[in-house]
Amino acid sequence: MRTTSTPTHCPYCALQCGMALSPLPTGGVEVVERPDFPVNRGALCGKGRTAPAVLAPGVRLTSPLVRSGDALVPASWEEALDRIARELTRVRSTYGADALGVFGGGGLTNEKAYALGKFARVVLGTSQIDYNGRFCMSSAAAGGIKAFGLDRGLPFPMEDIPRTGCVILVGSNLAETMPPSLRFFHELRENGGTLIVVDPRRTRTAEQADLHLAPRPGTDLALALGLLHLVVAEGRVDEEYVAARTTGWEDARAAAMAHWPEYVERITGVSVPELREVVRLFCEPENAMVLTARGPEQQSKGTDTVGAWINLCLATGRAGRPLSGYGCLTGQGNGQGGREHGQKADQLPGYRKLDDPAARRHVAEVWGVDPDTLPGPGRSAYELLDALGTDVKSLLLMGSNPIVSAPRAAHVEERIGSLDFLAVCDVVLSETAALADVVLPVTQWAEETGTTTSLEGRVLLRRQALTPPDGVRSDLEVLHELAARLGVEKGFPTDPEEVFEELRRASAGGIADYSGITYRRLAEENGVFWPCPTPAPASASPASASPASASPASTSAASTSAASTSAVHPGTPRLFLDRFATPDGRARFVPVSHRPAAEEPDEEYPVLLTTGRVVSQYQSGAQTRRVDELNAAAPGPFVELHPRLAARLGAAEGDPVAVVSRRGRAVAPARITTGIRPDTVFMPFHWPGEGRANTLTNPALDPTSRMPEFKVCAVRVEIATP
Ligand SMILES: Nc1nc2c(c(=O)[nH]1)N[C@H]1C(S)=C(S)[C@@H](COP(=O)(O)OP(=O)(O)OC[C@H]3O[C@@H](n4cnc5c(=O)[nH]c(N)nc54)[C@H](O)[C@@H]3O)O[C@H]1N2
Ligand SMILES: Nc1nc2c(c(=O)[nH]1)N[C@H]1C(S)=C(S)[C@@H](COP(=O)(O)OP(=O)(O)OC[C@H]3O[C@@H](n4cnc5c(=O)[nH]c(N)nc54)[C@H](O)[C@@H]3O)O[C@H]1N2
Ligand code: SF4
Ligand SMILES: [Mo]
Repeated sequence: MRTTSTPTHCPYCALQCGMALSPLPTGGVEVVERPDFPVNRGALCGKGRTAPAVLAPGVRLTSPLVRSGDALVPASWEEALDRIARELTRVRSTYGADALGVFGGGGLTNEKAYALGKFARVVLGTSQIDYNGRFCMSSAAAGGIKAFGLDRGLPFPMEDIPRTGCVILVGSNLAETMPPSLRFFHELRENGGTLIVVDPRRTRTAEQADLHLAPRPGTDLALALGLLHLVVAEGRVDEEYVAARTTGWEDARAAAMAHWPEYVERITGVSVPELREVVRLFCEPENAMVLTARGPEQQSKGTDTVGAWINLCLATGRAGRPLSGYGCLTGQGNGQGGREHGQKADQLPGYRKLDDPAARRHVAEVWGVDPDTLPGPGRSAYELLDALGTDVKSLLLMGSNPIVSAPRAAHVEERIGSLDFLAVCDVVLSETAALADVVLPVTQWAEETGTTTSLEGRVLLRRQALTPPDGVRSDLEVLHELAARLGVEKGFPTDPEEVFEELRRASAGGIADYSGITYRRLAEENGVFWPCPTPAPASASPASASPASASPASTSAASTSAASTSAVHPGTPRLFLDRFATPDGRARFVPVSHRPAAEEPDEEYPVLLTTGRVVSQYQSGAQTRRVDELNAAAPGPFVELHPRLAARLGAAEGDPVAVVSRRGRAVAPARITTGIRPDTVFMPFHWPGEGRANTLTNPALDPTSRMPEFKVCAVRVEIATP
């Protein structure tokens, strides 16, 4: 057993706080501060601090389970793996390869996400793979790619935030979702900068702001257009920048000019003087930033909404310049890397496109297969879940709990129930795992090594600090074993570094190029920002391998020719300073116009529901609902509503209220606060059962990103009668 502490990163959100794990005499580990990691400098939220609780036997799974009638019973690994291989083979031979579904997660390490995408395409031969990141950052990704030609959540490190002049934070409650990051915004204000928060609720984050705008949910697109209108009307366009660094301004300008401030006030509920004040605060300083999170993105127009905020940045010359820019606060632990290496329906590693012949050739060569055997793009996450039991007969699920987290969850639950076969790899018996035919218990963050890519685009090394308990295996071992049983003996190594070495080659030359990154560099440099290509090996030869080149353990040919110390690419903390990643190097304005939410209130459903998070629970709660301290802080669901709405219903604090949408009914205690708009109620989505917020949500999809509209639907609110 190790006696010294191991530096690593938190298993939860995309901030990927640095922490160290120190061995306990009892055999477990405790979290200790790790001040050397620059993002959190030792600070952690309660989730990170208590993460080792989920490592305990009794909390987590330690034996495979197989279904026997209504029950899941312990089984050997051989039996469980054989059963999965047998069922997948049967489904494939009966219905064809596209009847095999695969669903991944943005919490999986880069190595796992890469291996899962490869497994689907090479071993199963299915196009039907997607992942929960579709529910998370896909609109921001689509907006970023349209405008900049590249999607990396933040194009700059977080340390730039305190040095800009103004930040507009749109639909992010980072005081609860990334608490240690609040420091950057406090420093911004101490330095004289302004913080503007756009959120229908006066959140803990909004309370820190100089200005809080509380628009009606689902109207951020109109809001951004109104601001751009004023920028033009007040002569604040940076004409020189627009001419030198962008294309498409005239169309975007024309679209914005149709959005008069008074019209925008009517749509959003944000007054014209407030709009003018935002424009002043945003335009007066030399630099400014817009950061979006799930509020504006999880809408059926999320991509256009992100586009509108980017247009505002471009018109005012606030992108691709130091201390200025648009960024998205990515959410899951590997939300960034998880969207780059091929678990997405339309994607190959290195952020390559599955329908690009050159990309197929490159990756097929790395994989040692004929490019023509690679399937084409598949369905997006919700569409895949919706097709379960009809077109898609079996599902292999790794790293998500859709019974709680998918929109229109009762329907998704019914679809999952109609599958011929469900296999789930998880660390705990999640609500979805409980429905499986086979459950495989896998190792967790502290028990395995792997890389993640934080919201800054910084690739990080998580290190093994503990020996896993008997009975669990890693996700990589699972894929290796299943591949072998399905006739693919090679190409699925179980050593994460070996997988990473292959990922480097597969990503080389792609948008998210990791080829210049090695485990050794990650350990020495506290992370490396992509793109990090391998420099042309001018002075480097395989014989001159230096400490900065690939580790000796690596097996890949490309890695031995990796750069010598002198030729190492430093990584790219700041993007777009010289050019954007478009063919002509210019950013593209996208002309967008306001449109309503897919479901607007009416007589029958007169109130808006929006959903989100609380600080002490994580996502579907599969992990954090098993931690006593977190449950004590956030024991269950609630419905946040304004006193006026509560009075109309006759509801007092704590009374059970029913929220009813066209999809179903959820019941939870009332939490009455003046911090929410009277026309809106809010529910966190961390719980299953009666208070499940996703029973209500609308799966209307954004046409580009295929993101469901988690943040807006129409509901009726009533006193719950038993
Ligand atoms: N404690 C905790 N932290 C987490 C997570 C967690 O589950 N729990 N999950 C992680 C993940 S995966 C993610 S994606 C991030 C998410 O991080 P955030 O985006 O900060 O989280 P949310 O609570 O989903 O949404 C943010 C805010 O959007 C507001 N909002 C709702 N509707 C609208 C709207 O129409 N417009 C605007 N402008 N705002 C609106 C909500 O009131 C909410 O305060 O958090 C990460 N961190
Ligand atoms: N109403 C509403 N719904 C939402 C949202 C919202 O704002 N409102 N937000 C959406 C967003 S942004 C997201 S990201 C999704 C997230 O929702 P989910 O996709 O359900 O995410 P998690 O709850 O993190 O589920 C991860 C599962 O994988 C397991 N796990 C953790 N690590 C590993 C691992 O290394 N390997 C394997 N095999 N399993 C592992 C965990 O125990 C857990 O069961 O929810 C979405 N749903
Ligand atoms: S903010 Fe995110 S990364 Fe940091 S400790 Fe909390 S959950 Fe972990
Ligand atoms: Mo997310």
